[in-house]
Amino acid sequence: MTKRVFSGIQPSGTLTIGNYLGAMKNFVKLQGEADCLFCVVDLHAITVPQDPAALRENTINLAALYLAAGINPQQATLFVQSHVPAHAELGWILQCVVHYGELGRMTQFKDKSAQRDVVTAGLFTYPALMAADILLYQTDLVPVGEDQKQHLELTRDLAERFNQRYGETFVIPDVYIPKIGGRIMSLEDPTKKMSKSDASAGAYISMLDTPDVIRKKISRAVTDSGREVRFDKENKAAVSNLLTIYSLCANVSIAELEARYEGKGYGQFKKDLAEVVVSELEPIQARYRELLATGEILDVLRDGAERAAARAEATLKTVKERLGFVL
Ligand code: ATP
Ligand code: LTN
Repeated sequence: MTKRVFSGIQPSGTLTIGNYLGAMKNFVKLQGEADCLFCVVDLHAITVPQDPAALRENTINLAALYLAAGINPQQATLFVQSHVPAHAELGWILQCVVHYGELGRMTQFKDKSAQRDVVTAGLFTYPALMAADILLYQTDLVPVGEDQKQHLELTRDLAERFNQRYGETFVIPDVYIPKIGGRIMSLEDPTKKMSKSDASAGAYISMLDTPDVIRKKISRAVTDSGREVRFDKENKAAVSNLLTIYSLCANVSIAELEARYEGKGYGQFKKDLAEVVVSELEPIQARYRELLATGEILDVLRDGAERAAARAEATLKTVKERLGFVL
């Protein structure tokens, strides 16, 4: 049977190649072999303050980036989370299933709440909404980066708890984390994940960075002591990260790259890496600009929301019946 795939990305800024290599690039691969739904999760984005004009723009831009990266709206369903009210409804219901203690153990919450003075209740209950996104579509497989593994485990626990308490309702989803690329690291500090919300722009490559900016950021990226281009996450974290990026963008194995750069040092390696990243991103950027100019994105999103809503409503109705709501 065709597997069902769901994933979401927050419209909270321009995606980095971490988001692309860890998540979006795999979405494109999966759409040919599975029944896929991809979402712009704006309800999740507002768990931290967002400027309304920026949120509106980021939502459209992220949808354009999905399409530019190769998501085909005839094949996959692409939509905005807030266009399908069932997400918020099931999100509330799952807030009444998840335990306070479980939410408090989430490392993403601990990290994000430590960085701010004011922490909303939504940032705390965020994983219940994410579980709703996934469970509404009876999802089999959720492609995400490594940082989302804990949220996926919680999603499975909530689905099992609900099924046990109220009868079989939800499919238990599996997480899909790529073997390489699941955690792309910062170019300035290879112990930190590359993040689009990093205060320093040199830490990440944005999917919309110009070729010159990409070259500059890669030439300035930290490397390790020594001069060997070798994959060794423990002792050569920075170079291993650059090798991972190279391998995924050029579609060449890490072993082959190690052989190619034997005795060549970091200089040539970084120069070539920059060109490989530029060639990967340039066609996406060109399509992105074209898509934004045509203004067809809103139509795609409206159609996607209609298709998603029909499926989400069916699950939500069963959930309400099981809970004892009068329908
Ligand atoms: P932020 O970095 O601003 O906190 P985020 O990038 O983690 O946000 P999303 O935009 O929702 O949050 O992430 C989209 C997808 O990209 C998720 O599947 C996430 O796991 C993945 N992802 C994020 N950062 C990386 C990374 N450095 N390496 C690989 N995958 C990543
Ligand atoms: N929590 C994720 C974004 C996200 C998601 C989802 C991913 C929200 N809902 C459903 C997969 C499936 C993040 O912060 N990267």
